This record gives sequence, structure tokens and C-alpha cells, in this order.
Amino acid sequence: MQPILLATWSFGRTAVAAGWPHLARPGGSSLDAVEQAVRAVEADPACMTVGYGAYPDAAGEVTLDACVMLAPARSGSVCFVRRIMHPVTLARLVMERTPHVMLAGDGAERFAASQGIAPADLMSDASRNAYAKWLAEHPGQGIAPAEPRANVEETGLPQEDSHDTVGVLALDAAGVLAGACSTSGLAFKLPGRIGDSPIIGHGLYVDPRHGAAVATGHGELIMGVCGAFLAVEEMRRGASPADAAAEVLRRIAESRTLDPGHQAGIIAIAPDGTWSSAALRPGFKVAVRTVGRDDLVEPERVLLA
Ligand code: SD4
Repeated sequence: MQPILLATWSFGRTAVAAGWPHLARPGGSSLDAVEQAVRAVEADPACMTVGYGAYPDAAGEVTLDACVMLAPARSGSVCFVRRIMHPVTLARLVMERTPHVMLAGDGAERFAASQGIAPADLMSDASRNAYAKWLAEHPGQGIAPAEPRANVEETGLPQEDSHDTVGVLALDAAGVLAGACSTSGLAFKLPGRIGDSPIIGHGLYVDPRHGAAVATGHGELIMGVCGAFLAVEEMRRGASPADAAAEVLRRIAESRTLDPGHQAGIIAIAPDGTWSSAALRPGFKVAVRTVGRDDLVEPERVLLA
């Protein structure tokens, strides 16, 4: 089997560069690859919506969500963690060292401490400055933020109301599929808000028999249709990855009235390595790494012009 590594958005290139050596080496593991890929983006303060240096919530705290998945009975997730530099690694530890799937908030951080993970301050100078600016401009802070704008992941500029997730899928030479994602969710979000990313079946789903999918974009849209699960379920019913990803977006579009700022993207991969991606609107990108290929591509299907 030819190994393949796929990641959401342009910063996915950072992810696939970091994950590839763990996939391409002899005996390389898709789980190690997705974890290392996500860690690289979590540690990068230039990426202001994942991990360290992310935009905080409306109360001025960075709160992070992440998950990993290998199979319906093998997944781990953390949400609302506020002092963990690498939530994806904590999610992997939940999968590997607890009988549970998901830990939240203080409990997740207590578990991290029990595993020897030291707490970290997740606010960078840039995130502190962005919060001070937002606070000055939003006298009604603490209320639910406005709807996000589409494709803020690609602007690279400090923005309000933004959302980002690094979502990574990998297939290793042994044919094992794995997925991981990590996010700070929505910039200046209502404190306590959790999106699709850490919820198994919404932001990520992996079934070794039928395929894997990861979702990104406006979590509330994706959660309405169990986006990642739906993509894999479509593949289980015989759809190609392209048709499966497009179906998720079609279901989102038929489920509500969309705002111009609404965006969602899906990457789907079948167990044979066939993969595709789709987005609600133009602007979504996918980083691809295979033997002999290192690329950033547009999604194959875009639902709305
Ligand atoms: C969320 N889906 O928390 C995430 C954000 C995201 O690209 O994916 N942004 O809603």
C-alpha cells in the first residue's frame, strides 16, 4: 500500500511535512503520523486558531479541542482544555490509557497531569493583543459571537469570528487508516462552546472497513449532519470518496438557510487509498503528501459557486 497523508487548509502543509517522516519510514504508523502532523500546527504560534497562541474565547481564555481515531472502538478526545500545549497527544492518551473516549476541561487536565504533561500558558503576545483589540471593539463581550466568515483559515490575518481546524488523515503502508484533528474552535466564541472537531463522528470518523473522513469549517453546520460519520457511512453504502464528501455538504445545504460566511470542507479517504475532498464554497484547500507528491490542492467538488 502506498502511504498517503492529507491535511486541511494551507497550514496543512506544515502538518504533512511534520507527519510524513513518521509515515514514510519502514514500519511507519498512520497514528504516529497524524499525531505528529497535528502537533506541528499546535506548536506553531503563527497559526492563530490551533494550539498555542490561538485566539481566545470571549472571556480571554484559549480553550482547545482535539481527537484521534483508528476505528469505531478505538478513539480518544479532549475538549475545553485550557493549559495543554498538545491536546492531540492528550486525546491519544485518552484512547490508549483510559477506558473512555472523551474527557473535558479540568478533568482532562487532571488526567494530563497524571500522565506527566506539564501545564502551559496558551496565550501568546499576539493572542493577548488580539483579545485586547476585540474587547475594546466589542462592549457586549461575553455574548455569543457573530457567525464566522468563510475561509478565514486562508487569510493568515488576525480576524474576528474566525474558525480553524487542522484535520489530518493518513493511510500507512500496512493499510492502517488513522485520523486526528485539533482546533481552538471559533475565535472569541462564547465560553464553553464546543464545535464538531473533538466529537467522534462529527469532526472525524474512521472505520477501517469503509474509510475515514475529517471535517472543518463552521462546526455548528457539521454537527447538524454528523458530517464525518455521514461521509464514511456513504462510503459504506458504496459511494466514492468524492460523492461521499459532496453528500455531506449537500445535506448541510438542504438542512438550513446558509449565510454567505458559512463554510465547511470535508476530506474523505477509502481503505484502498482513493481520496477526495469537497467544500461548501471555494477557498478550502487540502495538503497532500504521498511518495513523489507534495502539494496543496483545491477540493474536487464545490457545492456553491
Ligand atoms: C469548530 N470546526 O470548532 C471547527 C472550526 C474549524 O476550520 O474547523 N475551522 O467549529
